[in-house]
Amino acid sequence: FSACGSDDGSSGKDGEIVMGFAQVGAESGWRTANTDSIKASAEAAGIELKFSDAQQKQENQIQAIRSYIQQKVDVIAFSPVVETGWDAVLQEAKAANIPVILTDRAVDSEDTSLYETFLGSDFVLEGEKAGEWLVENAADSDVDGDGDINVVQLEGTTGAAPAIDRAEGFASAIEADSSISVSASQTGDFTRDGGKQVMESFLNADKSIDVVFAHNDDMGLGAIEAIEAAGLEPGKDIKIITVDAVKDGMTALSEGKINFIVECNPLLGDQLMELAKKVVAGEEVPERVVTEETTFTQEQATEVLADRKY
Ligand code: GYE
Repeated sequence: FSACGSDDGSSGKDGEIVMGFAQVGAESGWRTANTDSIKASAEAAGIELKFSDAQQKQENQIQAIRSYIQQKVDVIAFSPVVETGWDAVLQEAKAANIPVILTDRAVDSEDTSLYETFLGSDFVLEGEKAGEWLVENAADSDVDGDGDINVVQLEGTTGAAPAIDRAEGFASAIEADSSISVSASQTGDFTRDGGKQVMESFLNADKSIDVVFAHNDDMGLGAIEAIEAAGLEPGKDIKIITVDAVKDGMTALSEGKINFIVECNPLLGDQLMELAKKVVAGEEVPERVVTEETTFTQEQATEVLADRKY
């Protein structure tokens, strides 16, 4: 279907495209960088941005999307806090002829006509990269030398695409080595505080933790605080693998407190604005746009840290 904002009087001043963006929240360094990128790119592209922060609550995001529909914006973009429960509000957008772009996170709707495209990372692949590093570095990661590599996992927000997919990718990669297993896994909601609290409880319950796999840098940084408070040395007594590669994470990696980071690129703004212009103009866009990402060891983090933008 096509939606043409300029016909129904909904366009911004000087005929600008109006985008309503419903952000997840401000839970992590990644999210802050993502928000900055979207705001800067909208400005550069001459797109008028209506922006809302859902504070990690789905009901707030749904409310924001409904208000964008009411305001007859030209295009709605959002990063769904969880995967499920979007069909009703997306039907409303479709009925109002307002195209929707998913950015960063996916929905699990079977009806793909409810959105134009999905721009974001391959989270399963990110989890696999984390697990593959551990398999390759298994000998070094058996810190207590008992022959078993005991991993604890700090999960992202329950029900969020990156939490589900990173756990899945990691689990499938570590199957390659039967000495590696995840003994405990709990959500830290992608926040530093959440990571710290969950890690404290893991450390109280189990003295033989070799490795932490945290679904983002912020939770890994929280885990570092908990590990240090327990009198242990992060990166040595307990190995840490995270995802994102934001500046604070990369700093900890280069200081030896984190062992490996899988990059997840938050700078989606330019690509999003480009897609929005095409969608509003009724042009074809690919249904999936995957961002390119790499991984970092401690040495690589030290090399690139000074130039890291976020
Ligand atoms: O990894 C995490 C953030 O959806 C990819 O959300 C994003 C994730 C990111 O809070 O730091």
